[in-house]
Amino acid sequence: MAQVERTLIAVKPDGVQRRLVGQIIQRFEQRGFKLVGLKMLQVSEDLLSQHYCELRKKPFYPSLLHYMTSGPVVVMVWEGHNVVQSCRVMVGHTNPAQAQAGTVRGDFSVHVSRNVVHASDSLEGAQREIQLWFQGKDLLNWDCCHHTSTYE
Ligand code: DAT
Ligand code: MG
Repeated sequence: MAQVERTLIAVKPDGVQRRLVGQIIQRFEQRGFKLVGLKMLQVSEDLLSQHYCELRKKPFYPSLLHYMTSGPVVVMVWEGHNVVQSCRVMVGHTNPAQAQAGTVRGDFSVHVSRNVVHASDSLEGAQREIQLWFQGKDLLNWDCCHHTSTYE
């Protein structure tokens, strides 16, 4: 049986500083996704450089690294049907100025350099990022008693 889809969501240092962690978690819970991993940590530059390896040549990369290591982040793995794409939609456009109201970035941020959350952008990206941030033993397989109210 194919494993249910999973994605990596992180509340970035600005989101933690602004005490938005609870509200952000609530959005994914109330949508119907299942939380299977959660931790708070101070990210190392080494982990960040692997996480953002595709952005290494971008002019904003040094300031991105500085911001992302400026304080703790809360990183999570969410599971469910079409969770990668659905969470991208819920998070909104990379640039908050273009993010729709109702999305996390559209409701809580104004500038691309402080856009509150990270969400994996593809199934392959999600698998790579989950392996980078979590050890397999720290992800829980648990049965949600509301399953049949969420899925056929
Ligand atoms: P996303 O986070 O929506 O997947 P991305 O992967 O292109 O976007 O970029 C990763 C992060 O880098 C993004 O959330 C914020 C930062 N970033 C992207 N473009 C930027 C820019 N033009 N100026 C400053 N920071 C930027
Ligand atoms: Mg990205």
